[in-house]
Amino acid sequence: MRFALASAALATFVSLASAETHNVTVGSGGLVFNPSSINATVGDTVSFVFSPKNHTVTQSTFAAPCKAMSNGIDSDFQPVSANTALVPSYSIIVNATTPLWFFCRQSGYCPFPLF
Ligand SMILES: [Cu+2]
Repeated sequence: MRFALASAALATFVSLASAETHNVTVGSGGLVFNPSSINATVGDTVSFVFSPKNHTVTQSTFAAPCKAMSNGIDSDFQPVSANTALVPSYSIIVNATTPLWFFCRQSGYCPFPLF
């Protein structure tokens, strides 16, 4: 399961735009991020909400989408039991205009698992 985040710099003439929060579910209804990609603006928050089982949000690269990027963002594993009302989330604030790539480290999810 993979996720891509593209962001754009604020247009200089848009001075009153407020930061937005984008919710992304992790592992809900399958081994997927939903949505699987978003467009965000610098200053926006992306909140990853973990569904039951045991997923991660781990930054990778376009070149190696299923391999953790060194010094990249990593939520670590978020175990969630099936019937819980306690749903963990992991948020990042967009601070760059370059695309960011994420995957889940649970083995078998990426087409080419790398360890
Ligand atoms: Cu996962």
